[in-house]
Amino acid sequence: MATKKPANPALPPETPRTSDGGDSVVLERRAQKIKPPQMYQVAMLNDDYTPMEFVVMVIQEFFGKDREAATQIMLKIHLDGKGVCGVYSRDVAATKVDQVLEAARQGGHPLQCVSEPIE
Ligand code: TYC
Repeated sequence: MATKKPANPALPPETPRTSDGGDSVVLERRAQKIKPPQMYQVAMLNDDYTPMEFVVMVIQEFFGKDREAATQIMLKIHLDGKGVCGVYSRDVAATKVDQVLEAARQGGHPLQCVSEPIE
């Protein structure tokens, strides 16, 4: 029985191929199409009521900063109106926002937190 060898069975049908005349196949170089994922900065906003100590505690707890770094970020927010606490993928950033807003709600503070795409 004559068996017909399938042409390049390991390659999906849409794979571009260029035969060089022999059995070998040369794959054409393609431009890289995948982009790195969009990243999001999680920023907190200043207000006149949330205690500084509470903001420092939240930044330490949810953004993994030590007390010194958390205090610097809190002071930046206090002075500039806004400050970045961390940069994450979309889902992680959304979770951080939820955690901060829930802690603020539980503490009875109006602290606001937002996630924003960067670059
Ligand atoms: N402005 C607040 C105060 O003086 C402190 C504060 C800092 C509040 C950062 C919110 O995101 C904030 N008590």
